[in-house]
Amino acid sequence: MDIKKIEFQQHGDSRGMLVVAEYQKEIPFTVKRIYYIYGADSETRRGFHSHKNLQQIYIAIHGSCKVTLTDGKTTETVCLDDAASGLYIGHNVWREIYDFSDDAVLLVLASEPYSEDDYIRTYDQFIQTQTENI
Ligand code: T46
Repeated sequence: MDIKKIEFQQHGDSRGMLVVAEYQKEIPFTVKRIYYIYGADSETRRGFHSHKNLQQIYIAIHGSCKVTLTDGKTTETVCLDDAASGLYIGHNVWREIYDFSDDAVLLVLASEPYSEDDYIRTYDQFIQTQTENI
């Protein structure tokens, strides 16, 4: 499955922490869009889709949430709770995001502008597409 944890550069001193993610170092794509999610809680469930082409990096810059990911064969659950690391997610990965802490802020770096055409929003269609890709 095309996912990986990315550790960012950390520059901490007595003034606090400064975290850096740079193109071609920690970020493997040109960032064309950012967005963030906050105000979710432990009952909230988001995602439930895959992307045909989009690559993204999720960063819980405050609080925590969980992400369950599958390519139809392998399934993995990742807890995001560290502002100094991110989760890279390639295309063709189904994701469900849940268990947000009340203070969670999930920042997302995306490789493309928003396009609804890039989404597969039903699990059946996702599995069918994965089967066709084999
Ligand atoms: C993902 C997770 C983490 C836009 O108009 N532009 C945007 O860039 C985005 C991301 C969303 N929207 C609109 C589309 C919907 O009307 O905002 C609304 C909520 O989007 P969605 O239901 O897709 O939200 P999530 O949290 O289920 O998924 C989003 C991203 O779509 C997705 O790529 O990985 O956040």
